[in-house]
Amino acid sequence: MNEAFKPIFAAEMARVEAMKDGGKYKKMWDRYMNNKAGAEMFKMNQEIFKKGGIFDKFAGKDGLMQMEEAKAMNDAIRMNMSKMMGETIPPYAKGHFKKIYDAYNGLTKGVDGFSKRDAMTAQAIMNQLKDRVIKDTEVEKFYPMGEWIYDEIDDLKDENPHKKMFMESIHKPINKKWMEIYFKGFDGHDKNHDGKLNYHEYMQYADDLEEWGKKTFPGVKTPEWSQGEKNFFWTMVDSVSNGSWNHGHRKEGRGNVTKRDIRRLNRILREVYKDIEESSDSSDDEGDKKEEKKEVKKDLFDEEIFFF
Ligand SMILES: [Ca+2]
Ligand SMILES: [Ca+2]
Ligand SMILES: [Ca+2]
Repeated sequence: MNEAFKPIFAAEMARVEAMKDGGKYKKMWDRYMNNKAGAEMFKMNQEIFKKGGIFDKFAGKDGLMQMEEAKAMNDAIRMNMSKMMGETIPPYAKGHFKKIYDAYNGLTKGVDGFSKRDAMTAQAIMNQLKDRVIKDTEVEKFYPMGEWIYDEIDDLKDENPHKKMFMESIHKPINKKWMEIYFKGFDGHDKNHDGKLNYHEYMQYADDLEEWGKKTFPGVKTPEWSQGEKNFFWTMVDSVSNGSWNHGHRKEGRGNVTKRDIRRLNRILREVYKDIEESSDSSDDEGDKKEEKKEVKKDLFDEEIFFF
């Protein structure tokens, strides 16, 4: 993943979020974010990238887009869309366009300007980032589960090593070594080697992890989940793949869990846990709770954590 694009994507999201609700551009962005704009994006890209299309016109003879050309193209597209949508699409904040240009231009080193291929690569990176962003609906959906787990662990004594590890993992970047070990166990339980855990594979892994924990840390109290609760967790983990980020692959995602799903769930729960801590710090008033949930402040490209 090209790091230079993360702040650009985040700024783009903020730019659109600041626009008026109900506007056409904002609605289009929502469709894009929820993977429902495939056809219109395809059409727009055709206009831009076809031979003799918008890109070629603005890039000039060298086929490369320099800063001034890129700015002219962006202005033209924005004017055109404003006219089509009947609303003013605001320009980028001062200095921001240069940042976008630099990221595009940096894709092929040592060349002044970006090519059509660079522009398509940039778009692919932005699409990846779009799918990586945790949606508000996901945070809301997994909030009760996160609260449940958090409370169980919070009830343990402060010096309990399991609790310590859990709490630490919320505030620190993911421990890559633990993640590796976890995914090694994942592979070991993927008995039919399809890269996913089905119900039986997943449940076996959950049981084995529990056993391993008891053996490795004898006498340490950990939350004990009943069979029904474990089934509930499975249902939730399995459903991560139903998110709109996975639109078009939903059927393949049913009845199994991939490493990508696990990473995503970890990132969702990290946002939930952080919000639980922040709301308990700021207010004890139960009446405010519902209100606060809606305003979970997400860290767009946050790291994973352990959720169990
Ligand atoms: Ca040029
Ligand atoms: Ca499997
Ligand atoms: Ca699934």
